[in-house]
Amino acid sequence: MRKTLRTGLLLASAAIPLAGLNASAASMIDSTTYGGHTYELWADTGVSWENALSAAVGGGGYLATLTDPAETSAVYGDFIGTGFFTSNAGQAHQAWLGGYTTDSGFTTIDPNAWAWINGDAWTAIDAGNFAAGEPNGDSTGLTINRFGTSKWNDEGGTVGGYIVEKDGTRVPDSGSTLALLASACAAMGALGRRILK
Ligand SMILES: [Ca+2]
Ligand SMILES: [Ca+2]
Repeated sequence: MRKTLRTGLLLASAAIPLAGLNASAASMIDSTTYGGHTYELWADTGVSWENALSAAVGGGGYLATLTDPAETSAVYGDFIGTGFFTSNAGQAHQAWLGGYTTDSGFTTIDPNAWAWINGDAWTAIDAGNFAAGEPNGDSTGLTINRFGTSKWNDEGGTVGGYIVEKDGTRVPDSGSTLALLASACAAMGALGRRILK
């Protein structure tokens, strides 16, 4: 575990400044609020899950954790008017969320072998929101808008954007920020091991 975190920290320390430098490639399409949180839809052609995570954390948020149906429908419903979420099933119209597979082989078709980046529980409701035929084992991270709906897809390549969630307007205390960074780094460490395989 210590090695995983250290690998992740090295990756994160390199990736976050790079995400800042590459910020011009991404553009915010829209933002909305729900339950005191702010959500931003970013377009970024051909973005990987790990680069989207770096950009989200570097911008003071995290990849969105849509942990209940009301949150999912509110955020997706507000963003669908932007035209980003067309019924086209292609990856260009999907957005990364803060879910990642816990399968070390990154090939699982088990909808329960997933976790949220902020440590929120992955529930039966989350596992039940995959689109028909998903997850099909091509996983790195979780996307939304499979088949033009608010259903999940597991995706291992790149997609057209990502959703950032921010916890209200207060300045985050250092404890919660460090916990989130540790969680993000652990996930990135796992991805680093995949890349090195
Ligand atoms: Ca959330
Ligand atoms: Ca898939």
